[in-house]
Amino acid sequence: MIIVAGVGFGYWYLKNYKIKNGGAEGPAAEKVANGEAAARRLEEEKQKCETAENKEECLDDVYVNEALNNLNIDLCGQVASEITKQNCITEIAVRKNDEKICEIQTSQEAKDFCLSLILSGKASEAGDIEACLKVPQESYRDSCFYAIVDEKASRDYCDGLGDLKNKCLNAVIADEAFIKADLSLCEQIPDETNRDDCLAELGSADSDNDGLTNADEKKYGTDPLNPDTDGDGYKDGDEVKAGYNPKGPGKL
Ligand SMILES: [Ca+2]
Ligand SMILES: [Ca+2]
Ligand SMILES: [Ca+2]
Repeated sequence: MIIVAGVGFGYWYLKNYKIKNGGAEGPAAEKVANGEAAARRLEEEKQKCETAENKEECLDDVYVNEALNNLNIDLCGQVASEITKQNCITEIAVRKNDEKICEIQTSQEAKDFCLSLILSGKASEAGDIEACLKVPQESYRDSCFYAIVDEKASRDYCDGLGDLKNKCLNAVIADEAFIKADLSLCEQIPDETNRDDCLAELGSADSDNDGLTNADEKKYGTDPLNPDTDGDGYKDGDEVKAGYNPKGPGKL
């Protein structure tokens, strides 16, 4: 009996010692202690809402704050307002950069938005254009795609993209055209709509701010990136308006 009791006591002592020791130093126990402090704080904050004008809103704020402070998704689940709850979940998913968290969204729209934020961020960071295409929402999918194309901007890069080659070229050639203020480059854009957009936007812009649009510079043969093509001190646009030749001496 005595021996058995001794063994029993030894086991009990060891177990409690370990727990106590862990409570003071171990990471798991530290988590428990933090959890207890968080739970206490949560109760205190909730108490304050008892006298609030809009108790439900006040409680929602408390849950969201605590959820974000502790990156605790369960607390988002306590939020009464559906929109606030969705935002709470998305915010935690983004902060943890974890698309799996988005799966708990109950509406498809909220889930897609959540996934779009995280997947587009990861894809752009990795420079992975195929991953961009898996982003559910179109605006995020496109900005992901174009961010990578912008960064890699070259026709050679587009050539290696298979089905995406033309989508890529549309953006890369338009960029080139705007940088050089060169309307003939717009003509090389594969997609007709993009081509027309480039011609219209670039044509009506005045890249060197000399009073002549790029389309007019093309017409007069002046330099669209030099405000004074013939270097006589008068701007291309001023010369044309006054009837002078912007490319040399004399009248037009
Ligand atoms: Ca101009
Ligand atoms: Ca000019
Ligand atoms: Ca001039």
